[in-house]
Amino acid sequence: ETSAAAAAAAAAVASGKSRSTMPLDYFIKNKLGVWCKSQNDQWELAKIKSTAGEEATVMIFNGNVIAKSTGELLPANPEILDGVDDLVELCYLNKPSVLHNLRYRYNRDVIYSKAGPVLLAFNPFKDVNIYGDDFVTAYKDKILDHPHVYAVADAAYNDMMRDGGNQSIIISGENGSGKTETAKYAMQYLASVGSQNDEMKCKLIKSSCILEAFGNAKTSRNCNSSRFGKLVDIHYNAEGTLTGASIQTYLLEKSRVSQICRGERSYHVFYQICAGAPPALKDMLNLKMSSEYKFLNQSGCLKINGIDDAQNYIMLVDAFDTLGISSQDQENVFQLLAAILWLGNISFAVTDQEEHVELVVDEASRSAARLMGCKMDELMVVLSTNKTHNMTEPLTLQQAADKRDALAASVYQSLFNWLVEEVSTSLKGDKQHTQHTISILDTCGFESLQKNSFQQLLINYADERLQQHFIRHLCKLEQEDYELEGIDWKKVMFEDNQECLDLFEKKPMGIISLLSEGSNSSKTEDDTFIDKIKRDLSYNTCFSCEKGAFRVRHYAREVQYDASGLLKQNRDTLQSDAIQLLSSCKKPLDRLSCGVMNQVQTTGQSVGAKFMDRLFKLIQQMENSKQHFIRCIKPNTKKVPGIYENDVVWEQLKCSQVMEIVQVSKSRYALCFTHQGFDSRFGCLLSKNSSCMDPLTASVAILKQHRIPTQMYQVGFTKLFFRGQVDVLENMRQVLEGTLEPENCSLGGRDL
Ligand code: AOV
Ligand code: MG
Repeated sequence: ETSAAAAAAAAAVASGKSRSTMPLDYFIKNKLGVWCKSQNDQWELAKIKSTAGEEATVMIFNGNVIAKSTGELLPANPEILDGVDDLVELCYLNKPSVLHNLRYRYNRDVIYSKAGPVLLAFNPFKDVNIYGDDFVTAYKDKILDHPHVYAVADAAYNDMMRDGGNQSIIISGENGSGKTETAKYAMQYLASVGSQNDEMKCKLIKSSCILEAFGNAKTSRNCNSSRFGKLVDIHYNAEGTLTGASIQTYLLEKSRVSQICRGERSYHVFYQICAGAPPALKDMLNLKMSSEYKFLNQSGCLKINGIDDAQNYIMLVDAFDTLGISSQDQENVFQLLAAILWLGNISFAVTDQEEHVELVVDEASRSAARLMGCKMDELMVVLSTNKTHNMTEPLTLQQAADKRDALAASVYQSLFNWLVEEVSTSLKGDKQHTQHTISILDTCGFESLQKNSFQQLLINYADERLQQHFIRHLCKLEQEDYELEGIDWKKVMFEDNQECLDLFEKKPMGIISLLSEGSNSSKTEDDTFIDKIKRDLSYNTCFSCEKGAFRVRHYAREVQYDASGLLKQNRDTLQSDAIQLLSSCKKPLDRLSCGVMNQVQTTGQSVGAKFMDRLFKLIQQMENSKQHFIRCIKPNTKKVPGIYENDVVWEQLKCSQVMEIVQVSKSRYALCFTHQGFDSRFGCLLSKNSSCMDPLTASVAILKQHRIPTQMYQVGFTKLFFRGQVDVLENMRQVLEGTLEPENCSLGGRDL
């Protein structure tokens, strides 16, 4: 009985109809399951015993019999559909059914599922044995074809080889949901599948280790949180062989160098060198334990459970070696890292009534100056005074500390940029023969912390932009096409986040523009800025103001941002005397100081405005490629395996509009031809000569002659949309072509 019902339901799906109302009699007669809400507000599986008017008597799974209003029941899918690969296969698409299906899989360690064209990737928070060379081969040879990040990468690779166009894999999801891990597995697949060149493959895979050491850190949400966004372009030649790669990074959180919240850490690399550098190097750098450095010990967290920093230092050096970064350069990098740590330990002594300070000459300041390769007195002057128009003013304690921190952050940022450049150069490979590219995008996830500032504002803005891109592709464009073509289509409604994007992007009345304007004028202070945005942005319903802060209603959640310090971080200028100091430094900085100069000199544009431009370019690049989407999902907020929290999962499915995407896919016309295209491909199947017909008439004539069922297609003004059955025509066409060539005539049993 159950499978008969499943078959009936599956037929309903195939014909594009999903039942909106539940036929209660049918459910009772066939003993089908329903979902009903229990007292603790969870959906439970039940069976209807009887109904009387609006009231139903249902038996819950545990045997209890309760009365429920029929309106509160939702149809459950037949058991045979438990744990289907693709949510599109469910007969009944409702919240409890979707949550049940994903939970069913998750409990069996099946972490990947499809929601139509999107791959859903659940974070297992443990090792699941589904990766590695054997699995790569199995997906490549199509021995396995269940949903998997390898299958997505494989589809991208095959599409590239077949259609010749560039591809992109766009990975999104909340903080700690598994984007970076997923990106690494995609990269591993793409490096293996087209590789005849083990050296390049190895370099590519080890490049992640370097980027993570310098760009990832422990936060309250994720022990290996990416504090920058990255786009990796993997290059192939015409034969599909890996030729090289390039890397672009976005928005490193440089404030983390000097400031970390309780329980968090700075960038991994600092702890790695403190724990793992060999004694000779430690001596040379006067390197102490991590607990000795203020930049590191301020948060009360130096270690991560299960992470061996010393071991990771060895891995880092190995990755440096593999990528061909010379030992001299490595030493310079470590020297700068030590310099940054010592800068953080520099202290100041108050010298007068007005709290003006002088730098204390001690181990910290001496080590910092030595490691940076500058003179001690120069460092003293720069950190305790400000030079403007040949006037030298002494600094207060706060000003001096800020300047010291800005200098340290700036050195780190240049070091990071330099490294990314080096890694990219090493991966450049055979650029000449590069024909196609597959790009993998891995960003910082949406963040809502207790205190949110500039970094969160930009991360969440980028996430909002990508969300629009995601929805536009999966819900909007396709439906617009159906509407334009005038075909019969029941529109799936979805949430649009344009209003929130306007809040950020509008010129001149958007957050990014107003921030730039404020940063350019030396008169604007934090409180005048908040007054201004309160006035200028109140038109937008996603915006509201608080004292010293403002709130933005993002697609994911409402976030409150602290207004203090926004302008300063958006300006991101290093004072000219500090720049001068860096450029006068001897060794290890000579190449890096150019980086600092560039970085500062090009800031005619503010950080926010520059970021928006780069984000637009990024989206453009995506638009010009075939896109593959992966949505990572966090099954619980505790970061532990085996726990699936309905509410946590549902929140994420809801924001990413997975139900809407599945609905569009359920009734999607998977194939589409223009009438011309269809006619020129299948015109040969017409018994009459089609050359005197217009393309639309010819299309319809072909379909009618071959009796393609009408529910399988729709005829639009200029295009023809198909659900399936094109393969029937395609086979006939190939057979027909075959008959023209005698040696291919062996195909029997055809019915033309
Ligand atoms: P994110 O990139 O989405 O966070 P990560 O990829 O860093 O998230 O994943 C967080 C942690 O979850 C990892 O360090 C692993 O411990 C675990 N994890 C994720 N995916 C897998 C997997 N497929 N198999 C095993 N463990 C996994 V952020 O960068 O914070 O937005 O900023
Ligand atoms: Mg990450």
